[in-house]
Amino acid sequence: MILALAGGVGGAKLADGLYRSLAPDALTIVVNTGDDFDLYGLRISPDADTVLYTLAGLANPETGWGIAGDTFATLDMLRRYGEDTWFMLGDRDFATHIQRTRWLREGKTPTEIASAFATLLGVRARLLPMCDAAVATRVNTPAGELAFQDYFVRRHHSDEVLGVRFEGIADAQVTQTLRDAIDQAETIVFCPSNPIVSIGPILAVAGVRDLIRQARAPRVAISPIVGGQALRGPADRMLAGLGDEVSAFGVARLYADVLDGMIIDSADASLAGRIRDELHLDVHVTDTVMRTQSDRLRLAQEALQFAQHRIRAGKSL
Ligand code: FO1
Repeated sequence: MILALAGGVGGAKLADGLYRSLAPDALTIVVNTGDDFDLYGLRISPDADTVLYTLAGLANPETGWGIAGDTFATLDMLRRYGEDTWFMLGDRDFATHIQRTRWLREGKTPTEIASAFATLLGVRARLLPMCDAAVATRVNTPAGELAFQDYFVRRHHSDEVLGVRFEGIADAQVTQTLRDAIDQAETIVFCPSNPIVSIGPILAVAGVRDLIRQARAPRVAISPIVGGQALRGPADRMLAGLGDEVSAFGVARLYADVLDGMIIDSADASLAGRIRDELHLDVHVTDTVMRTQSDRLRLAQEALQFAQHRIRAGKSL
């Protein structure tokens, strides 16, 4: 079984490439839930839904999030009721949030709910939220501490980032399902997601970082920073704000204790030597920008081959 860690649109794209490269039930994806929040009385889980919709073939190809061809009549009506409608929830997307909220009220766990959604939408990969506790990413900015979606969507991630914390993380424990998935993984892939607010919360759940550090499986990551810039979103400015190097090297350093190999873009080939020498990681240099479906497939296959190479090079399962 291949285990992928993902959050955001870049993460979902690589997860999709892995899903289409493997037997359908050979993939487990651990998703960040630090972006989750409540809106209009409903529980929204953007990263889980982005992966779910992408693998189900439902995702909006222009945005990467939301559902293709969705309409916004519900949001229009909420606006007439005087609600602030800064978060673009489509009508069909609303159904997911209504169903999730109802299931949570009935006592289902986020792990059970993710599994139910996957089954109902015909997704045969296993989707696992990073934990069952509610964790909320908070971003410290010169304007004060902001809830994640306030920072990201409402304020267009334009504030300088002074710090990030994961509210509720102290009560979050690795689930038995995730523990087993890490234990049984043949390969662990860190998708090209934001290392601070997408992969960071997953690794911050008590137990997860240690389990991955001790995993027998080869572990590889793909840098979301190319040529010193994030392909999308604020990862570059976040790294800078937190004092990390804004480069594939900076990302590799954040993961160095839980990784065997790093995949970096051809534009960053000059960083390979430093990653090998200073962080003692294997490096694979390739084109990492996923514009098309075939880019996703090729990058996913290269990531798997790179990890296999680790096994042949001595890290045995
Ligand atoms: N991102 C935006 O930039 N603007 C939106 O209005 C927006 C709505 C939205 C609705 C449902 C959903 O599942 C995701 C949505 N996203 C939106 C994306 C999402 O909030 C962020 O990309 C992630 O949280 C960061 O990984």
